[in-house]
Amino acid sequence: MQSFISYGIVSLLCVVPFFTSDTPARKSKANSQPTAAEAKAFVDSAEAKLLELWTKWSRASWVQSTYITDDTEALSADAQREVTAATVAFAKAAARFDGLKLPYDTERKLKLLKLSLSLPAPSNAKEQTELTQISVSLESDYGKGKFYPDGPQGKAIDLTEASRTLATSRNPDTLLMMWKGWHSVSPQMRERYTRLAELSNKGAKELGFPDLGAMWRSNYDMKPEEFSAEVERLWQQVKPLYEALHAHVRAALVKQYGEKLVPKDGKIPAHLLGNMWAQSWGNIYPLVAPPTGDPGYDLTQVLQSKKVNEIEMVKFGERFFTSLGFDPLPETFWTRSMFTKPADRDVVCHASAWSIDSKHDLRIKMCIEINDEDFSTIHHELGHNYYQRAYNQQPPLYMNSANDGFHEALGDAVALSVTPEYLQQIGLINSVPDASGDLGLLMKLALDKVAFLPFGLLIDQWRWKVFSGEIKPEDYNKTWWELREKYQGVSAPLLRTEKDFDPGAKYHVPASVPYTRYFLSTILQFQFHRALCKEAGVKGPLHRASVYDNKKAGEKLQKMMAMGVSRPWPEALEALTGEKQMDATAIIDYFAPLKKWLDEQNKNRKVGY
Ligand code: X8Z
Ligand code: ZN
Repeated sequence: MQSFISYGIVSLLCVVPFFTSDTPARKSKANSQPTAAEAKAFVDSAEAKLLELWTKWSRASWVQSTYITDDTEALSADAQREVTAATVAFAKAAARFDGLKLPYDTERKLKLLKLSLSLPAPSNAKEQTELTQISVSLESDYGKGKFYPDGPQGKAIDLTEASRTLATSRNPDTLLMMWKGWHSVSPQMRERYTRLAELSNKGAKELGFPDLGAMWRSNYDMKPEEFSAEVERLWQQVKPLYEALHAHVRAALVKQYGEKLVPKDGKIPAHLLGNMWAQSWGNIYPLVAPPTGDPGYDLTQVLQSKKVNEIEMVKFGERFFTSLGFDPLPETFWTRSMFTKPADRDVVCHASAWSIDSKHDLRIKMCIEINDEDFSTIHHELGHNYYQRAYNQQPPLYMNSANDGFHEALGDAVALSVTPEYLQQIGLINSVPDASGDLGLLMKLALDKVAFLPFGLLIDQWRWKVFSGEIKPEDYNKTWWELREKYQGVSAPLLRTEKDFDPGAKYHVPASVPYTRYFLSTILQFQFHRALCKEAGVKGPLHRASVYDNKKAGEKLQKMMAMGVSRPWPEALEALTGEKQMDATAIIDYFAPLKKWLDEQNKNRKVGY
């Protein structure tokens, strides 16, 4: 979550001074036609005030996420309530300007204002309080989540530890225990989630949207139904690549675990893929590595054997950005961020990047582990921070990325430049593997990026249907698994019932963070990388191309990021890539040599699930 860049707006109290102050609004008669000047004054005043409320909310939320107690939860819920109440009130007040011919910026900001909450509440104060309390309590419960495989007196296992085991163990019983344990944390969220869906849907309807899913889909400078079609178009483009990878991984897992556990032509049990949600599979690389094409190094081992610590991991990330010409992170970043999991209290470990005051107070919150996955995640988070800083000169309602996929893609696009050549340049590895190592490199990255695609898609396929009412609460878990089978081709490793609430075991569901952004990001980051390499004049295949130390690439990024959300996203995309459409050919071309190899491997295998 790139928190607090786009949410909230002035409190109700602040509305009053606006209408009573000496602004153009006051000068026009109460019942007369509103004017464009009045609309602009309304927006200006709202923006000034909302900045104040967002900051208050982000401070409260920071403390809640890094020190979960009943008190910090209550403070955070209250701050969220204030932002929500004010935003809803403002969005409704703005309806008086409907149909009026307005200057571009005023009109765009009014639209963004209306879309600025991911969790809108009804205008009823009691319901607002209820919704924000539920929302904060769900996120806290996720952060506090633990399970006790040896009974309540035994050792507690949290998500960090369970994930570590899922990444490294090859014992199916151990893997199953971790999977089952973590999924025992979420059933207690089910009832509150049902109510959250109900209340936020009601909020979305009051703002004029058919339901919350339609509201989320309206945030892409096109009609919501056009956006759904766009997502489907992109999925169809990448599906053959995913299916080829899936078939090969399935065959490798049959070899490892036997056909009794992994059906040769069917779905892969979700606990065997090295990740709690089977969303990225890089951790099982050794099981599926091509017999030829060894890249000759393992970044996790390199980092651990060199005894790189958490801060140094972040410094590597910062140095990449400064090499592109960006300023170093502010001193307060280093003193205020949370880099490691505190031993003495509960926190929300899920990584996030924050711009507390929408200016210079940038932070990340992570429970960093010394491995290749977190090395990438650090670049991901710093991408958010550098984006936030680049648009901090924009007016508050424009302080956001072109669309939410852009925010997610920025740091990942930079991390695509973490090539063997780069690692050698910064002294992490001694020699660069020759081209014969490429297949291994591509496989490792595909396990993270290509494997992620259907997961990136399906979470909101589920939520959109929950919000539209097509999925009823009594079918929450059943439909969740139908989608996981359909898109990912993975299956539940244990019998599931409607007592379970497996969507709640994934952070973004209890935290109400829209998820299609990550699907878009996976497409966009390869487009960004292709364009940056072109700008930098780097020759050779894109998986070997790094824009490290290239100021021209940095300038291009800065230009796009500084636009914030002031223009429709195709213009921002064009500024960086010269292209106006999201286009999966970049990721497809990148992995083309791997796809060719996979197709050969899969010749006598069933592809599909
Ligand atoms: O949530 C994140 C980031 C923070 S915005 C760590 N990601 C998604 C996830 O973990 O599920 C990055 C990749 C997908
Ligand atoms: Zn992110």
